[in-house]
Amino acid sequence: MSENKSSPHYLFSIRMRAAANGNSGHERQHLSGCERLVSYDQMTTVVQNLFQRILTHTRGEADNINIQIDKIDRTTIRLIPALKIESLEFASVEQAHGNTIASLVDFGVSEIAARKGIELIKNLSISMRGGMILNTITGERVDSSGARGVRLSHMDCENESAFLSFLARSGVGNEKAREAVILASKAASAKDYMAELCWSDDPYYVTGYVASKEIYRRLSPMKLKNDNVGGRVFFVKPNADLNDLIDFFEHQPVLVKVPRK
Ligand code: WAQ
Ligand code: MG
Repeated sequence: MSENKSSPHYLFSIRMRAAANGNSGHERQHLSGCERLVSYDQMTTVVQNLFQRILTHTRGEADNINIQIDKIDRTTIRLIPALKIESLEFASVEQAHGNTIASLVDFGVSEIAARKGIELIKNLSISMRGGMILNTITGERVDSSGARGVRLSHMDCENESAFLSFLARSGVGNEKAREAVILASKAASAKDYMAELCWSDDPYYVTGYVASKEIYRRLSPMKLKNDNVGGRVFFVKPNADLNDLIDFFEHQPVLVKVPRK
């Protein structure tokens, strides 16, 4: 990373993850993580901010913090559009989950698979660090990442102030939504993707979302307060090329572009 550090030809992928040692001593529990893709000039500030956030997150004290930084050639970056944001409020988790199923069916997921997605997240005893990949018709889990899950990274917005004003225009203004819209937009740009389902593992954050190739639909509440289990499910076409998809999720650098006002 020494030569041409501030060259406009490169961005830097920053990944930070915190974990706690499990009770048994060997299984680490995921606490929180974040990923950014920024210029050399922004790197120091972003690393400091992420580090501060990871130290103060609400899921427990970290025993292990992992920071990885990789130099990324700009010519490999794909520019992708942001999903369109909608927000819905419900009187109960049951009602929100009912709408989640209807939305997923609208987005091309079978009702069986939609119900399976909700059950899989609800039945987790501890949160995974990544997401599960499900066949959009049968609801079968098709990835083999087990309790770790598949984690998207190498993503950010193309223009910070344009992105923040896009979020504000869409009625959202917090860091979680910022990250989730970027993640969901990246996932939605994958070839064999059909839809996504997510709610946070932060015990105080009960808003979740479903996403399609075009829409990021926020639903609240997707869980009860003080529940510190959340998760993500990606629904993919039955004939999906999984190696390709996972490689895209994990390694393809993307920047998310927002529509002009
Ligand atoms: N790639 C794949 N899965 C991930 C990633 C990632 N980079 N980061 C988190 N996950 C999975 C993992 O299983 C977590 O336990 C779960 O998602 C929840 O992660 O519009 O904050 O970071 O108001 O808690 C959604 C609503 C917030 C935002 C989601 O997720 C809004 C959120 P969290
Ligand atoms: Mg997160």
